[in-house]
Amino acid sequence: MDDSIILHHYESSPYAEKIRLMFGFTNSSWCSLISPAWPPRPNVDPLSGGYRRIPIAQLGADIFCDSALIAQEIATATQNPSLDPYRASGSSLELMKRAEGDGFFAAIMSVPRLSLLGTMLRGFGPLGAYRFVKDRSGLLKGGTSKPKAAADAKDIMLGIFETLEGILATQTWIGGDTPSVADFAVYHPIWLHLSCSGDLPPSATKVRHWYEQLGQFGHGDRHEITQDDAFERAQSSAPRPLPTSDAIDDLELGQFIEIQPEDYGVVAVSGTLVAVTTDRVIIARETEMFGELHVHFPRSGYALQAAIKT
Ligand SMILES: N[C@@H](CCC(=O)N[C@@H](CS)C(=O)NCC(=O)O)C(=O)O
Repeated sequence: MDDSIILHHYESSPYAEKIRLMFGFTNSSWCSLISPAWPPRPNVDPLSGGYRRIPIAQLGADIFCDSALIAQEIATATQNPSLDPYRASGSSLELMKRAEGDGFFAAIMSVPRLSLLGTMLRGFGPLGAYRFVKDRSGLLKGGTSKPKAAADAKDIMLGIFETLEGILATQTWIGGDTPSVADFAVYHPIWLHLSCSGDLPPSATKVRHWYEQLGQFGHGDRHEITQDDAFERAQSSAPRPLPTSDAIDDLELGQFIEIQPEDYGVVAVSGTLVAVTTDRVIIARETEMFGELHVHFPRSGYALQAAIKT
């Protein structure tokens, strides 16, 4: 059986594009399972326990939520430490945070409303566009993310383009001579902006060149699989061995907990806390369909609390 990593994603997802390009850069072979662009997602909800964002990756009975952890998995599997977001530092880390924080929403908010509507109608059709807008209007509920108004969003995008143009004046990639996770993390909000009919400032010539170079990495060796294939792999595998855990305030290993993103898409997943490291939290979920699954979340940006098993 093919045991390469499975990416649960949809084509127009920018965070998924970040991961697909990393597969291209590392010449990786991977399995693609297309999810609906909004929940419910029958191909992956039973595996993740309801984590509502995309992408999600799967290796047998291990499920990885959030592109930061997926990037770390790719960095380890391909021995490319520069793709590990938890090793990024200095100005690379700062720009990456700006792009994936304010930049992600600004990429959309800075595009004129009519152009956005046209993009959605072309992508999803009239009913799909209606469903998409309805779904996304609740995405920020209960979270800390507060998107900016259109005028501020334009300034945020211009600021990112300006900083990037400045960096690329003296080096080929954001971190220096070779691509790193920062390039892929800054690329995808720009990809989103351009996919929604936004544009690059004419003066951003180095940004344009850098953007084209990154796009040329492509998506690697992609194989489409079915939901049954993904489920069969979860059923026939045991979770991989756990890492050594750190101590964690107020919670103990073996305790039943809930974990949810803090910024947006605030939907809790519950399970037994089985490992906590500097970068990740792993919970075990006992399921009838697959047996035991381990679901991995980033430690940073996610809130944990004790829960009652029902
Ligand atoms: N921090 C998350 C953010 C992921 C994210 O925002 N994904 C978008 C799609 S690109 C999403 O899930 N939107 C809502 C949805 O698809 O349900 C990550 O790095 O994976």
